[in-house]
Amino acid sequence: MPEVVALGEPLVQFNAVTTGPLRHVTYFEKHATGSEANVCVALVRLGVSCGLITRLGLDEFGLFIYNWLRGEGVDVSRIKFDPERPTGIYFVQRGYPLPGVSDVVYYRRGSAASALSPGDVDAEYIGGARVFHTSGITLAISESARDAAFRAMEVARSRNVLVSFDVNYRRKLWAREGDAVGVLTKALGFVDILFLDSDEARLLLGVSEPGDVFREVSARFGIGKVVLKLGVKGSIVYWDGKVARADAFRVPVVDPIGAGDAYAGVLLASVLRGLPIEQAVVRASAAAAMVVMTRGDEENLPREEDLERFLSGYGRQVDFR
Ligand code: KDG
Repeated sequence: MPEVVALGEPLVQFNAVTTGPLRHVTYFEKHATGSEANVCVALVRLGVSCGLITRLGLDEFGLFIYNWLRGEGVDVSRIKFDPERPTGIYFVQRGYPLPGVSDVVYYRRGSAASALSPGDVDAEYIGGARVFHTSGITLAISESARDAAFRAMEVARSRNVLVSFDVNYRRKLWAREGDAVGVLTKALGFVDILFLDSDEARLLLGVSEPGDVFREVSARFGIGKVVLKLGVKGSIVYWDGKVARADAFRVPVVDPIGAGDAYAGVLLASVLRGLPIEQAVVRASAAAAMVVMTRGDEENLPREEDLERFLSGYGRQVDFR
């Protein structure tokens, strides 16, 4: 049984090879992505086993993702193929109008993963893990996927499996902001380890200062492990009464998509391996920086030796600070 089980939609990403508006882009590069799949790959690259519960279309893109995840060592035994529905895809516009910032265009409505339902939630499988991970994206893609995510969180809680949740608010996936606030707030009631950024904190809690965010989530939802991502200002983590911070590593940004998943996956891998939280946040921050240096969300996810080389060599030959 894997140490971590995740639930969510993998997607094929078509990333613009050149920057600028998509209407002028001719070449796209194909990548296996999707938030929870990214977290799984981040974990297995650091030696922590992870299984993904999902559905893929029985099509070329579904096979591509399946083979990629299997090749990376993710447990694919709970992935189902749907011959009726397609695998979700999306396009990435890079560096326009803002340098270093990307935009996404989704083609995922009615995808195979949007048909995820509570029937896909294998309680024994989740019950055998140490951590269950999902995100606000899974809560947004369809009602049945949302039900599956809530069911999986309930199962995890009832079996003493820690629930890790990344708010991952994606405005384009919700009809109304108010719907998102209602559903995401309900989810916080199931969470043990919470990842969110300042905008998401403002949206869900009405506060964004680190001390206020921690106070709110701990008083209202009893969450004791909170990771607040502050973009270029780094991150601050409240972990069972301890506070740890990490600066953001300054690197040339090719595409920032996937940074949050790299952070979450590497932080989880590090704490599951028994590293102190102060070390885990620095490693997570380094992994996020590594991922934004290239197109695609998973290619630059570090193995242990890559992480060590980054941390020991950062700023020595080229100073981006
Ligand atoms: O976190 C990165 C993901 O956002 C990206 O791979 C696409 O999963 C995705 C989504 O739903 O936005």
